[in-house]
Amino acid sequence: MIYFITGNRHKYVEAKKIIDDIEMKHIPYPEIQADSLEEVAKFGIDYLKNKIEAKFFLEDSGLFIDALKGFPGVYSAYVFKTIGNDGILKLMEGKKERKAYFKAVIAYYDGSVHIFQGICYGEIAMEKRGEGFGYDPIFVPEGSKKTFGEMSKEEKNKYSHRGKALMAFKKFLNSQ
Ligand code: ITT
Repeated sequence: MIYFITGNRHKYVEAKKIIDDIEMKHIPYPEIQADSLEEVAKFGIDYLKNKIEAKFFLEDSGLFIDALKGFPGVYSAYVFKTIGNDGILKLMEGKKERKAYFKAVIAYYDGSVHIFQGICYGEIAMEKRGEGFGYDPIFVPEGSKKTFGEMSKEEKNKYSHRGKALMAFKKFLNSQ
């Protein structure tokens, strides 16, 4: 059994579909202001490693929009809470260049730290479509016409940053 330390149930439900032997645990940890998701994730591990007996992992993710020079990036959670999808669509108004990517960094601690990452390229839709969480309704992955919000969790996992990072993590666990 491995703990997934997160306060975001959607992330957990997606992860559980790929790695069954996990359990969600919400222990808040500081998400430092840093330039990269890797730094944020590693700081989280350092903060938590003496507080949790079992093996655990956490995941830091973000949406990076080319036309906005990588914004919201490491600030994705805060930006979603403040301006949300409507705010992002407003910033993108009139922009033809709509390329963006999602990135997920998983940091796993089993006595030492292991990092796994996944990237999903795509673009920002012209309007919100579907449900999901966070930026799901406005992100269309490459190779699909649907937004993440219009996909089932299984279909999203096939394309998504999180799905890819989780598959790399699963491969590592299976090789142990
Ligand atoms: P934790 O407790 O795991 O930190 P969180 O939601 O705060 O949960 P992050 O700090 O990694 O997660 O913030 C990333 C934000 O980026 C998240 O809140 C969403 O708004 C957005 N995001 C990340 N992955 C996403 C996905 O697959 N679909 C839609 N939005 C996503």
